[in-house]
Amino acid sequence: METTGLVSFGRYTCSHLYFLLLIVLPLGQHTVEGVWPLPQIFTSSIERYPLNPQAFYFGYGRQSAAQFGCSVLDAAFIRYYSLIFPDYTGNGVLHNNLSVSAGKASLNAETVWGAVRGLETFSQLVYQDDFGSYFVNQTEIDDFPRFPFRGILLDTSRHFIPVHAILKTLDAMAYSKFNVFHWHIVDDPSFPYQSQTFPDLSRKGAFHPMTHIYTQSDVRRVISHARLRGIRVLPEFDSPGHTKSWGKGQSDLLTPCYSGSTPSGAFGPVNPALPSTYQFMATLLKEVSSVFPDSYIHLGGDEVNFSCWKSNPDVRAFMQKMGFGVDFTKLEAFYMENIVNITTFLNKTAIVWQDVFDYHELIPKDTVLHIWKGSPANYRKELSRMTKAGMRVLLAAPWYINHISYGQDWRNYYTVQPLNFSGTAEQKKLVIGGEVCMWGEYVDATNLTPRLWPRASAAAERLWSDEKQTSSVDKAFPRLQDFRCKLVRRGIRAEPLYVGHCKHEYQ
Ligand code: CP6
Repeated sequence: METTGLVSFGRYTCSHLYFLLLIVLPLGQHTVEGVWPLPQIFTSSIERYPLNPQAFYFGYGRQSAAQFGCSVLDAAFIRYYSLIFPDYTGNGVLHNNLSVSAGKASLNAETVWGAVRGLETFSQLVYQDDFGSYFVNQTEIDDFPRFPFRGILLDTSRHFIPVHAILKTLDAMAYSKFNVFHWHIVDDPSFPYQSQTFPDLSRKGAFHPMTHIYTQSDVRRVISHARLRGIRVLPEFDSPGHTKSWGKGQSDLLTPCYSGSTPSGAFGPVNPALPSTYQFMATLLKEVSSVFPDSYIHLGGDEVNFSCWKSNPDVRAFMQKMGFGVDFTKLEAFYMENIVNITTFLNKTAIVWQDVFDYHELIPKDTVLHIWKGSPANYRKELSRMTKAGMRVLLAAPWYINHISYGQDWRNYYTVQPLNFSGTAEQKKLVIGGEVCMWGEYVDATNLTPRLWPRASAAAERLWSDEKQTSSVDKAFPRLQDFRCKLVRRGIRAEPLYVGHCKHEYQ
């Protein structure tokens, strides 16, 4: 008995994301437990069905709103054919002859993005026996994510991460159903983003003006690669702190620090006292908002050191004029409010680090607050406080994946309970998701992949799956080991969790 895949669609909308995967096919021991992150609703049996790579194809259902020519799915069919049949060297997906006694798998999704997730699930259900034949067990899945925002932050300022490594990370993100790439593209050490309007920023602020930059075409490649995998690209231009590299290519942007009555030669955060600062930021953010199509822009706003502002007589005079007295948090608030208003004007929604909430009553209600600080007790308090104020929040604090330690630290990422804070049901709905952060001080393309995977996948399951069904970290362990072997089989250098082996070791 041969088996073909048929993908059909009901309505095709872009409002939300879920899929139904029905595999009514005839075949072992490989079930839904082998899918990571665990689907929400499923039944599977030990009955297995063989898949013949030469006869297998993906097609659009008759009733489907999406048809051949849908760029996202046409490309996904080709990728997933190769992922499902890793040993097969022909191009079966292109030869479209109907097999005689074909079985069918069907996948229904409300959006193309849901269909992409469903294809990922299907690909993880297919396995090979000891002779290399492909099988899938009879399975029925109804799936949707627990949280709509499942992100990974990459810091490309502390070290330059070449485009090929970013693309590979996007591939691996799709395997764990992450859907947001938070690109912390610039920071103190370097400014690798090649701006159209301010080319000096990368010419003078990147580690190298030609080799260590992201050109406009690099950025387009990243966005397009991400889009085809159902991943949004969220750019972060963090200010007024974390901007040392910006000062090299843009004079008068940063605050000159003083020692006594003379400038010390050092520079501090962006200078909030000059009108030219806001003109510059408006122009830069206008460019950013057209280069990055996502409706969100991350504006940073974290860790602003006041000592340089305090030392500068012009800043102090501005404080007096504005009636801020000596309260520098008011100055920071003034700056962030202006920057957030710029993004509102550009029709974008702002995301800011949690620091901004502490002092800013006047930021728009649709701004998303990004919690990065503190112990569980601490971030739970913040979750309560911020959602009580009606703000949407995003949780990163428990998932600082750049921190490493001996042993199975993925268990800590797995056992996070994002909604375990005191608050009403309404408040809990304001938690839009979470983010794994890979800060770049000790990370470049040599060690990025094994540091991220499969540890980030632990957070991925927390953000996708039902909490009750995934409450046992010990039950997750063999599943995550199995998933890690799947990543290795797909060419991702994911590190081992513990003693053991994969059927197909890294080549
Ligand atoms: N860079 C930027 C960082 C951090 C932040 N912002 C950071 C600070 C402390 C820790 C981890 C990361 N490296 N721009 C804070 C959001 Cl522990």
